[in-house]
Amino acid sequence: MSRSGITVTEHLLRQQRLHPLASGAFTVLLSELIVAAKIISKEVRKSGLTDILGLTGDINVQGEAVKKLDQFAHAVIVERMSHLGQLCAMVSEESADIIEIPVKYKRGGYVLVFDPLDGSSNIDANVNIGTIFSILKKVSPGEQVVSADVLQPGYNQVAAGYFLYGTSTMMVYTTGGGLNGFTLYPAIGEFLLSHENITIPEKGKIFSVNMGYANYWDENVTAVMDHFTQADPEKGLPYSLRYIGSLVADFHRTLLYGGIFMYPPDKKDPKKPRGKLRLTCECAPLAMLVKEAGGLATDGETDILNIEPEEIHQRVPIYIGSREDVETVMGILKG
Ligand code: P6P
Repeated sequence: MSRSGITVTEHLLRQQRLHPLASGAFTVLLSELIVAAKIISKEVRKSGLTDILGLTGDINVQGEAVKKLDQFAHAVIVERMSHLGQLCAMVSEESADIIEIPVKYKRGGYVLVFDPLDGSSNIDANVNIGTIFSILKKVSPGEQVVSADVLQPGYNQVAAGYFLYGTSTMMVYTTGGGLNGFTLYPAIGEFLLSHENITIPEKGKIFSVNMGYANYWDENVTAVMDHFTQADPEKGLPYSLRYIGSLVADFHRTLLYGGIFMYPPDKKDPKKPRGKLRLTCECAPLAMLVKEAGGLATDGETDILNIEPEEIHQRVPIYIGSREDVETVMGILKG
């Protein structure tokens, strides 16, 4: 099989062989997550054809109307990952509290943090949506799970990635040794290596933000948008604006084409002054990925990977993408 025919399972095993002390627990964990993603992908692909679309009437912890596919994706991951014997706890965007592994199952030394189906507001419009995951090692001694095990800074992540349910289903992940992308080949049900050693361009031509909130930003954030929209061809300005409103899709385009994705703080919702996106299950995993690709991620002051979470659903502003573009933004935000 040519190099491009490498399955993600073979790739995981190669990564494992690079770490002689690796127990294989990690490979088992990621392999099962891949099975969960294939099940979710199958459901997402047919979602336009069944009555699974539409609201369940439930509200998730974020106060957002939950669509059935959200709950389905959450349930598939929780059910499949609970009995593996590799996890001690899980954190899901769809669950208010830490999900402990039932005592009937053997517990392991890893913590899985995930957003089961991000971009769910786009489900009915058939727009790309995705699953984001982050894996941490348990840090406290003994079997008992404590908050310190899940409230770890992003630089402690041992792996991160996402599944993108778009024109094709893709998996992008890192265990710290580079960033690789795999495309699902439905005929054989395998993710095949399609994007080896992804690196993000040093500088892009696209900025991605919801300009509809312009009246809710402070003057420094406004100055950032003025920078990208000014007419100065010698500086390669203005940039193009692309915003899908589905984080995984906007991030994936930024990763491959370069540029910057931003969700700044805004005064639109007094309950969310620090922006909308969650630190542990969205921003920290994407920050690990972009760093592996040579990019940067910041909340405007601090590297996302250095932020110590205070609670599992903490929200942070995020500016993530090409190194030069993020550095330009940080300079403007400093005023
Ligand atoms: P807004 C989708 O609901 C989501 O959580 C992310 O996928 C996306 O980046 C963001 O919210 C869009 O938020 O406020 O621009 O609609």
